[in-house]
Amino acid sequence: MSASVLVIDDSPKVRDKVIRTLKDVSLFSHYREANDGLEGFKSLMDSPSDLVLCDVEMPRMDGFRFLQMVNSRQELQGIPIIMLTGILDFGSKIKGLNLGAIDYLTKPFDAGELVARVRVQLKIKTLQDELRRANEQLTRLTNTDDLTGLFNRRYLTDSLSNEFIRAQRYQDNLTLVIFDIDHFKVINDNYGHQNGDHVLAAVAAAAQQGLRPYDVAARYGGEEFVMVIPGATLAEGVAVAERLRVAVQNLSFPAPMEGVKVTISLGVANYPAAPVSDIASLFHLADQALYRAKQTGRNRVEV
Ligand code: GH3
Ligand code: MG
Ligand code: MG
Ligand code: MG
Ligand code: MG
Repeated sequence: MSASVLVIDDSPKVRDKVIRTLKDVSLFSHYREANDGLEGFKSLMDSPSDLVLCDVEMPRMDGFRFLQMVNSRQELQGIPIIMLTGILDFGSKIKGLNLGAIDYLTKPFDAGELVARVRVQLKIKTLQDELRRANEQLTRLTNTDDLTGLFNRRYLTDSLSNEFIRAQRYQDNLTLVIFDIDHFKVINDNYGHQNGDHVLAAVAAAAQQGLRPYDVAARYGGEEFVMVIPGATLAEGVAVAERLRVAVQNLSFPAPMEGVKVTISLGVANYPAAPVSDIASLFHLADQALYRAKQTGRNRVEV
């Protein structure tokens, strides 16, 4: 098992016995020791463990205070903590459980019981970690466009309404750029759908290139994309759009598309330059600007 275990107890003898017992049955691959709650907390903040065994009575910081400290840190949630309590200390057991300990062991503990309880908690921890990873992956898949790796329309819709509410509340700028590949049908017709897909991916990568962490680039439809740029003025949004226009025009492609020039047309709209009251209206303005860019010759930015 590749688990890491943290043992917190002011008695080196107890720590030693815990570690030796668990080592005998290979229940962990790494272990750390701490002499009191504070040392244990710092150790956990340094790098998380898969399981903590923690004494109650310790100098400087006791086990209860340690549990409270762990509770206050979001990043430490989900680490199982087993308390080590004295034999007649029912009050401590209940208090520890109420403060978030997952289980307790009575000292002097039985080696078999220690192993059994640790094994159960590590098993649960492993399953929970797998579940969390699967959930994160599902969220990523749900929000991502397969072909380009950009956000998809579903994610865009959610983030746009949130960004618009935020811009309204804080009197902040919000700029939308909608763009569409010029004569994309011709690319498909001449070079095939698969090469068309490569063009889509290359254009998407160019759009992603120039963005900051809070900006969103999404594939809105077939060959139509949207960039959401929070905090950008209209002029700044136009500059982003213009840079992207040039970047796409300068893309080069492998055979059989060597020498082929791909261009895009872009429409930009900004709040509050356009004093709209909902995101649909801002979107409509950007779309109209895109339409004008198409009408007036393509490979252009319009506002
Ligand atoms: P315009 O300059 O007016 O935008 O012309 P256009 O040819 O780009 O526009 P039109 O709407 O006529 O054609 C868009 C084409 O995009 C048609 C459609 O088959 C193609 N397309 C949509 N989604 C995909 C895709 O995922 N992959 C590929 N290869 N082509 C796609
Ligand atoms: Mg103690
Ligand atoms: Mg079209
Ligand atoms: Mg097009
Ligand atoms: Mg289109």
